[in-house]
Amino acid sequence: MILIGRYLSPFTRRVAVSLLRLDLPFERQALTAWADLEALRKLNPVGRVPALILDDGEMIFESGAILDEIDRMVGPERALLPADGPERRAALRVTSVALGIMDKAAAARYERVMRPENKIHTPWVEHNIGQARSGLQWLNTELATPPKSVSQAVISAVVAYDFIEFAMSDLVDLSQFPALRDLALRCRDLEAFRETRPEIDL
Ligand SMILES: N[C@@H](CCC(=O)N[C@@H](CS)C(=O)NCC(=O)O)C(=O)O
Repeated sequence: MILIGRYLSPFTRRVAVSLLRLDLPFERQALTAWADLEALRKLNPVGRVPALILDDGEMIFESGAILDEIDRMVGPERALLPADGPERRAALRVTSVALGIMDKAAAARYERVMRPENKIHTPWVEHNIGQARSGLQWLNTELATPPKSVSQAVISAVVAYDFIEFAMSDLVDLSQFPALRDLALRCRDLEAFRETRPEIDL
């Protein structure tokens, strides 16, 4: 399989961490919508990452759809999201908040890096960061009891936290989320997280 995207993209990174945790081999092409839009549009009509090319050449895009497919590849015993019941709903809640944080942090980042400096609308950056902060607060409470396994909920929460730390720690005081920070620090020692640290190039 070939995973398309840079690890700076938290959506790509949560897929990469999941593939590594599940021992599913893959290669990677670090395309971006900025440098490689035409090539990316051939893989995903919207021209966004991540996309996954399966061994037979079939394409899947959107991180949620990719993760759903790779959980099916390994079967319910090894799947990173519980199959049903309250455990699945709880995991989906955590994963959805983590995705919301990624969306909001990405919106704030685009406002800062895509616009000429005199056109950056600071209240819009603050609005998005405020929503990301409130998601982090919720995750910090929800994950206060250290989870027993590295499920999709943990992967997505830690990847969301790491993205904020890597790309906008000047805007968010991460010491306000100690349980989440401890979880992220513990995960940092695991190979799947270590091998997918975001590329330095911001
Ligand atoms: N909901 C999508 C979000 C994907 C996304 O926003 N990817 C960003 C990178 S972090 C992207 O490709 N942005 C380029 C663009 O929107 O032009 C998913 O979960 O895969």
